[in-house]
Amino acid sequence: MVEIPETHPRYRSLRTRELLVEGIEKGITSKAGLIAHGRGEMFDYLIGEKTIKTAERAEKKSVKVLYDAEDPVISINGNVAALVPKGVVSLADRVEAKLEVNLFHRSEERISSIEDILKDKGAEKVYGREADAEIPGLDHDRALCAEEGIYSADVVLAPLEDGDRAQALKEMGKKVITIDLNPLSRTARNANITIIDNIVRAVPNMVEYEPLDEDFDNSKNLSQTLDLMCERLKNLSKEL
Ligand code: PTJ
Repeated sequence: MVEIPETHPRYRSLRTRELLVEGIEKGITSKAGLIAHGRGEMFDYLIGEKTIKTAERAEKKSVKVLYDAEDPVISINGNVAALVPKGVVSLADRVEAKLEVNLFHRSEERISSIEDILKDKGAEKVYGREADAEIPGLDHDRALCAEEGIYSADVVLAPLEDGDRAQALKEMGKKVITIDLNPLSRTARNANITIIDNIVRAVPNMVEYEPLDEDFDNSKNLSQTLDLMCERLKNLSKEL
């Protein structure tokens, strides 16, 4: 990994990129994961690269929903495993959730590498290697899942998704929580709770935050997020 000096003005962002490059070298992250991250970075600029209040609310509500769930599962892909492996293990411990590897670019080697890194960070059991069930209505590898994991979960935290799985999981009667910097993505619009925040901030927040015991309207929260992005752009434009 390239050493980034801590004094560099974009230290955090560049270090995050390096984690993904390292993820590719270790066989954890897919090459498409780099492109996905670039798209995320662009939206992160629009929120000022910090946790905005609508994200904080969604994170707190997600902690509550995960706590109250009977059988919650956190779905792990190659970007999540490279960026926050320790964080997702801590979150799973906190809310008593299962961890399941579920990949768009699925290969046995990548599943094993991700399972190893999660176990190295303290996970006892990781689902996903054995795909003995299928999410109905999906005709790509993300349909493959564990019967005792995502298939039978009541709440699924599925960060950095690629589109139609959130809808398919909802059609199975599950609550879906996502972390996605793009408020316009199909996943962001389909989830029950959408956290518009960088996963490198969102997951550590969720390990710490107290659960929010109030009503939560995801559409309203998303629309307020778009308003905050617009406001920020207008303010920046005035500064020029
Ligand atoms: O590891 P695999 O094979 O399962 O593949 C994972 C990726 C992420 C490559 C795959 O799911 C994919 O192609 O995803 P998309 O369609 O690019 O969607 C990913 C979403 O995550 C986009 O809306 C991005 O804006 C968002 N995103 C990217 N990086 C971050 C992020 N959201 C939060 N934090 C990030 N760091």
